Amino acid sequence: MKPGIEWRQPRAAVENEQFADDLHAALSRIPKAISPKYFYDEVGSRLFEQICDLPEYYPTRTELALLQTHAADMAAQFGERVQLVEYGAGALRKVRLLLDAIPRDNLQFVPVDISGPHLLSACDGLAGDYPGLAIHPLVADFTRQHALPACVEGSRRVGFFPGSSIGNFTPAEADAFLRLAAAELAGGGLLIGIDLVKDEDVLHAAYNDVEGVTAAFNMNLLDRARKELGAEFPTDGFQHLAFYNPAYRRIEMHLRAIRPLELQLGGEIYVFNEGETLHTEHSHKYTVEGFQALAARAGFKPGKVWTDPNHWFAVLWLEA
Ligand code: AVJ
Repeated sequence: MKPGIEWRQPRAAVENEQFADDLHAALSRIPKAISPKYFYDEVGSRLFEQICDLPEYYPTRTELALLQTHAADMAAQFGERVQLVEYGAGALRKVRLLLDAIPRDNLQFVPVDISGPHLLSACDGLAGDYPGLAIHPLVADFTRQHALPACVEGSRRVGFFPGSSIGNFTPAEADAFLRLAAAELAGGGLLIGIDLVKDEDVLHAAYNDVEGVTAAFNMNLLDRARKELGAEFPTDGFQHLAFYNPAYRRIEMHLRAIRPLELQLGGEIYVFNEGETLHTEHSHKYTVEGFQALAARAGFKPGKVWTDPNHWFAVLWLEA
């Protein structure tokens, strides 16, 4: 595949229009709230990779250690021949540990991600390191209906959804995604990483790192609005806010107006009172049993579970 200007240009225009529409809707809502998917332009994707390496951000290294230790056991659940579909593929760092545990001839890899350029460059890197591996990248919003390539005869389709990305969804959205996944993975299964309920201080630190990388990641959403949509607002008017909301068992991230201010977007003026926020993300934390129950309602049969000694993170096998 040669991704040239033919598709990149019109795509960018369509994406901007979607971003503009969604941001207008987000700012009209009470309380103001937008989807975290808009964090992930090229700058945002890079900032997220930096977050993953922060000392306070335990999920990535904890999950990587689980994959490192148990990859063979995980792969043993998949079956002999696999089409491995990674939802929200990002940097393709974690999946390598699984790929290493599956004979390459029996494997087809389908990374799905919304950020086209980022996905394709990650695939280039992967192809270099895994010669002979069949890679079929799919640029798509995996929460919507998408067409996966056909499964090779006799192989099972297995989903991989690491990083506790499912935490971004409300329980209702998680249910909708799991139903969609259960349908397209029928006969196979899903290997999913979830962040577990834990001490609030550990959670708080993970989203309020001392270097301010998470703050920059959050603020990047406003930078995008300015650069891509011509939004106008005082640059020093917003600050990063992240806290644990125990009632919903989730970290909430917001962009908080530190004084009364106005944000102009495409001829509309949106008013922020002092302290008013644009809610940018939630990151739900689960118990293993709670998540298995959610998955079971969506049509999966819970299987093996791998967790770290602190019980901070878990990787679950779910039969579809
Ligand atoms: C990619 C959704 C798993 O919720 O921990 C990290 C995103 N936001 N720091 C998370 C995120 C702030 C991350 N997920």
